[in-house]
Amino acid sequence: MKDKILQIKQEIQQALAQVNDAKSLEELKIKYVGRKDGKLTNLLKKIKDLPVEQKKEVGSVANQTRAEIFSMLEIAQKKLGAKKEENTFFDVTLPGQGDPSGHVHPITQVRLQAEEIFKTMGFAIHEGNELVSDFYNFESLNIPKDHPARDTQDTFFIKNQPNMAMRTHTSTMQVKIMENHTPPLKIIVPGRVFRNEATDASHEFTFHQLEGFVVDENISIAHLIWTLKKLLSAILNRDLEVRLRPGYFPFVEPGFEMDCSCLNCGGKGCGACKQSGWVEMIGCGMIHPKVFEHAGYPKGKYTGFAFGIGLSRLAMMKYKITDIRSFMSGDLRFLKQF
Ligand code: FA5
Repeated sequence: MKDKILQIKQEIQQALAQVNDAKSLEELKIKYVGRKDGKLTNLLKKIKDLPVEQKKEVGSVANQTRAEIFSMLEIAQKKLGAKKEENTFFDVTLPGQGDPSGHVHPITQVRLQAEEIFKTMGFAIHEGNELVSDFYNFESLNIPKDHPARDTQDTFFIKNQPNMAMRTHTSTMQVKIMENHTPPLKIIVPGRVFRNEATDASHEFTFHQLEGFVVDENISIAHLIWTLKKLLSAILNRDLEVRLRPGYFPFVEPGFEMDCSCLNCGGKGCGACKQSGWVEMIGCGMIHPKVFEHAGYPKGKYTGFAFGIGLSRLAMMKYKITDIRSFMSGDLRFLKQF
C-alpha cells in the first residue's frame, strides 16, 4: 500500500511536467484526487480496512504524501495563473474610452452667445417665471380683458386659476422689472414661452424668446435699430440684410417687426421662410406711455425701446435648420450634431 501511494505521487509528478493549461490540470486533479473516483482518493479510503498494526504506519505515509501532492498541485495552479497574466497583453498607449458626456442644446448655445453680446453692451440679465398672472402677461402691457390683441397670442390657461397663464411672451417681465428699478435701464430676459397654436416648420407651441428693453431720457428708434443689427450680425457672423415693417403690439408705439433675409435659402424662398425669402425674427418698438404708467414712472420723463427676439428662429437661421420642431423633438440624432 505504501508503495502504491508513493507510485501515485511519482505518476502525478510526471504528469504535472506535461501540464501547461488549466484544463489539463483540472483533468489531472479529477483523475487522482477527485472526490468520487480519484486514484489517490480510492486508495486512501482502503486504509481503514488495514490491520491495526499496519494502519498507523501506512496512515502516516499517506498523510504526508497526500500533503505533498496537494502542495504540488497548488504550485502548478499558481504557475499557470502567473503564465496567464504574462500572456495578457495590455497596450498602455491606446487612447482611453472616456465617459459619454452631454452637451449644450443649440437653443441654449444661441442664448448664451446672445447674453455675452448684450453683456458687452452693458445689459443686465434677468429671468422670469413661466407661470404668470394675467396682469403681467396682458394688462400691464396695455392689453385689457376684451382687447382683440389677446387673440394673436393663443394662451394656455391654468385649470381653476382664471388669473394665471403660461406666459405667451417674455414681455411679461417689462413692468415687473420696471416696478422695482429706476432708469436708466438696460435689461434682457431670455426664456421659454408657450402658445396654444398649430405648429409648422417655423411655429412651435413652445419656443424661446429673448426680451430686451432700454429706458432712459432721450432713447430713440436709431438706438433700437443699431442694437438689433449689432446682435444679429454678431450671432449670425455676417453683415445681415434686415428690414423693418410696421407691426402692431399694444405695448409699443410705434411698433415694428424686424425680418432678416433667410440664410437657409439665401433669400430665394424655402420651407423655413414660407417661400418669402424673409424670416420674421423680432417684434420691437418704442415703449408705450401706458406701460410706463403701469410701472409707476413719472409721466413724460422717460423714453425707451423694447424688443422680443425669437431665439428659436435665430437658432434656425444660425444652424440652417429647416424645421423648428426639431429643437424640442428630443431626437438625439438631431441634437448630437451641435
Ligand atoms: C411678441 O411676442 C412680443 N412680445 C415681441 C415684442 C417685445 C414686441 C417687445 C414689442 C416689444 P411676436 O408674437 O411677434 O411678439 O413674437 C416675437 C418673435 O417670436 C417673432 O418675431 C418670432 O421670431 C418668434 N415667434 C413668434 N411666434 C412663434 C412660434 N409660434 N414659434 C416660434 N417662434 C415664434
